[in-house]
Amino acid sequence: MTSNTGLQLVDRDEEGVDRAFRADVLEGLSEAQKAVPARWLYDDAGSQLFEDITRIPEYYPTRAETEILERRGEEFARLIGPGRAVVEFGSGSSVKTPLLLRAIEPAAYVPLDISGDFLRAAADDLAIKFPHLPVYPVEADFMRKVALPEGVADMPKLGFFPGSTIGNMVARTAVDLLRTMRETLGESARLLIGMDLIKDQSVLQAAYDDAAGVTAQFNRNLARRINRELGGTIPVDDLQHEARWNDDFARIEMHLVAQKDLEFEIAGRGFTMAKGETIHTENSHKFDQRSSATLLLAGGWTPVHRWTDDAGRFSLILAEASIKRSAP
Ligand code: AVI
Repeated sequence: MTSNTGLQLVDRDEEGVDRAFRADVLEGLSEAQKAVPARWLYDDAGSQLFEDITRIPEYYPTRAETEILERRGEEFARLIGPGRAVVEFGSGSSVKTPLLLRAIEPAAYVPLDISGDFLRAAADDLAIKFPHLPVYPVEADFMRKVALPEGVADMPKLGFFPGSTIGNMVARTAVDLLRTMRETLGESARLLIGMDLIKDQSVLQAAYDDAAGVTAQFNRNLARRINRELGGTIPVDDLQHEARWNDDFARIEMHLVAQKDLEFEIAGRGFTMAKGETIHTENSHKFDQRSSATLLLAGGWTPVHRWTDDAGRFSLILAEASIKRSAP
């Protein structure tokens, strides 16, 4: 797969193994607190399981954010205005993206995604729903500055980053991404970003450990993926899904907990886990008004408006690239 800059997006060895995946797993499982970066949760099976998560009753973020997009269209139109190129970081949701596009009458739509297949499917879907809207899909890693298509060069941009995916990054990575988005979008850009809110722990716990066990499958799929792609022998059934609230960092953490002492191999290397030891697989940070503003400001964005759903569970924040200095 190649990016819009002609660079290889997935670097595979002679046997077709994704080198970055292998390096992250071998390194992460050698740490005192075993951990694997959350991006590896999303192979085809993981992406499908995440789609399933968005429909389970306990997982409120997707419904809460959709509610805001459905109800606040007139306000988006007034505050954002028509004629912008909407640049979506990720290939776009078949539900959320049309709600935004219908509300603000953009001049173009530019979905950015590292997965060409998702990107093309989303772009085709959009082209049917909005036959007069120019759509420019760009296959790219949006964690780095992306060269946008010529066709949108002179248009003011609106970045769209829904879903609270920013919450899956630690603060340093989130700030790097926000700054990179600013470089990609240019000086007069605006950003509409979803950020999930801190709330009652029991609600959070249930959202990340649902009764039907879909999130547990999503989490365990990472171990299955390691076995499949890296020649691993992890006894997946001996790892239990756990969602824990970390109050110091205001985040839900997903872990895989060893149910007994374990020994296994990955890519020819031996690993052990003592009973109760965990592999940390994901962070999902939650925000309040101040912490979300601080993160955005650190990333070069000034919040100008925020919306929440009626139950106050989720926020959608409009920010602008210009920094307003309150002191010289
Ligand atoms: C993609 N991301 C915003 C989801 C979240 O809520 O942090 C991923 C997820 N992990 C478990 N459930 C959902």
